[in-house]
Amino acid sequence: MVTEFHLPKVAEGGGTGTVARVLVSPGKEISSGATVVEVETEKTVVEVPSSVGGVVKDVFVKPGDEVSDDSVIFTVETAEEATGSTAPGPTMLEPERPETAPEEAPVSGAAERAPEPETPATNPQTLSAQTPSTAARPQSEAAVPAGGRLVVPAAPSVRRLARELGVEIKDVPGTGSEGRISQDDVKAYAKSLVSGASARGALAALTLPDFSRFGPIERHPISPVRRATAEHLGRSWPLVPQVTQYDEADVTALEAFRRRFGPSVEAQGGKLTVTAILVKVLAWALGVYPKFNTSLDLERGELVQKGYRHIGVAVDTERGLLVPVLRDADKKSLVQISVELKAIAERARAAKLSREEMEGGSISISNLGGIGGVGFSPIVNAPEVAILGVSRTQVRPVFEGDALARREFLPLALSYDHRVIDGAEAARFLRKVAEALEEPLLMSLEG
Ligand code: CAO
Repeated sequence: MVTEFHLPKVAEGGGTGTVARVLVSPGKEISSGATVVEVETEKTVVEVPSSVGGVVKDVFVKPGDEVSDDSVIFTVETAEEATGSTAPGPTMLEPERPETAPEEAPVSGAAERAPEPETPATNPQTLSAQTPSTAARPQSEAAVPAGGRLVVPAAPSVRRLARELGVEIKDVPGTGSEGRISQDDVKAYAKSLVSGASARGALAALTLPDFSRFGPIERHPISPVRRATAEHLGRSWPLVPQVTQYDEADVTALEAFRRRFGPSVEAQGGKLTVTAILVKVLAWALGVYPKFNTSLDLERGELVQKGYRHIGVAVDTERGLLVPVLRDADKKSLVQISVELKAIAERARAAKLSREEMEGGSISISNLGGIGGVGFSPIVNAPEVAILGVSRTQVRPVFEGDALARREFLPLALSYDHRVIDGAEAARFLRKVAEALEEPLLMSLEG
């Protein structure tokens, strides 16, 4: 015979709820006591067990539907006469599963979320709320669409953990079946936010106005390089408390040296530029102050000291900013560095760099001096702990005794991760760099 299954009271005093999940479908065989539907009330999510067994015939609800006590949920073809009422009527379920329910318990929860905009890969107009990649999107988003709303399956204990960790449950990618979110998922997501692995955390915070209200606008897709830069710097800026230390080096003698030996370096295939010299100087300074060649592993409570000295160099390309890495700069001659820097900058501009060539830097340099400017504060290229910004060399008159002399000064700006490096250390490091630029023999003297 065919019988109807009616929703029992899901909350004290009765009332309405929203269907979070439907666990039955036509043709499915169910037994009495099996959970058939989950209903979200104001307070919690209630798993509703069937009071009857048999083969499901028709299902009348879907996720997102409003239901109330006694709503018909589905009909079932029973093999024998049903032994009790299929409409529990006033029977009160045990709705309030304690939040301390064991993790293995098949409890499910639901929360509504606004529909996510498309990812920028398909719609670049949604920068304000993008997710890092389709693969990283919470599975729950796709799991249970409900009339414009989406429900997120997670047990109350999981939700509680998310609340304790300050994580939005709706943002957590669920790895269980149908996007169910586990405690491990919440922990992994919280960790990814802290370590900066989620661009969402950094980028989703920006809410853009409708710019067309202010005048005509156009929208253009951002390049993958721009996107990677936005995500990387968007994580680095809020996660790394950084300070910039300013200094300058008298590079009068160095400029004379460059003019003198530039042609010979050029004949060997390189370009003896300020940047090439800075690569050499920084590699040396890392040996004097090894702390600037570390990365902070907060999770393990350790400072990772690197035994290599690889220098990242910011290269301005048509596609955006790239930071290729010159490896083992301390072991290379200035000529080798000049040749390599020229080649790597060309490869960057020709979009021929591999991912490996942009990994593993100890510290980075950003030289904007070729363009101009008197100073700027570069952003630390995390997980490195410092970056040197260089602006345009300035020619100034300086008193030497009573006479004025023409001197050239290179403006330097060192941004550093203040969690690792103290201000005094940064000042000493930058002074050392300036001294090496002023007196290059110092590098040989101090080794
Ligand atoms: N002061 C004055 N002139 C400078 C200078 C400085 N600090 N640094 C470079 N120059 C000059 C060079 O001498 C060269 O002049 P000539 O053409 O007369 O020889 C010119 O500027 C261009 O230099 P370059 O690009 O050939 O060589 P470089 O090694 O100095 O720089 C590179 C290489 C890759 C760093 C540079 O091309 C570049 O891309 N800079 C931009 C980096 C950037 O975008 N940083 C921002 C990152 S954060 O947004």
